[in-house]
Amino acid sequence: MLELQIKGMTCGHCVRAVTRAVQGLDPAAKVDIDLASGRARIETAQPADRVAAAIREEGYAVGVA
Ligand SMILES: [Cu+2]
Repeated sequence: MLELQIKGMTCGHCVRAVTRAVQGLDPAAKVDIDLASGRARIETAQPADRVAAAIREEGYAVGVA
């Protein structure tokens, strides 16, 4: 389970874009994002740095929550 802090999400479209980016890396990933706080809980076997990189490629800033 990864917990990431994502900055720059403003709407449901952003949530879907982040979810797709993570699932592009790991189709089996479970992604739970709270838009208001920017907190993402992600169940995946992928390392945090790869997941963060995929999200950054979508244009969002990522930190470890
Ligand atoms: Cu949006």
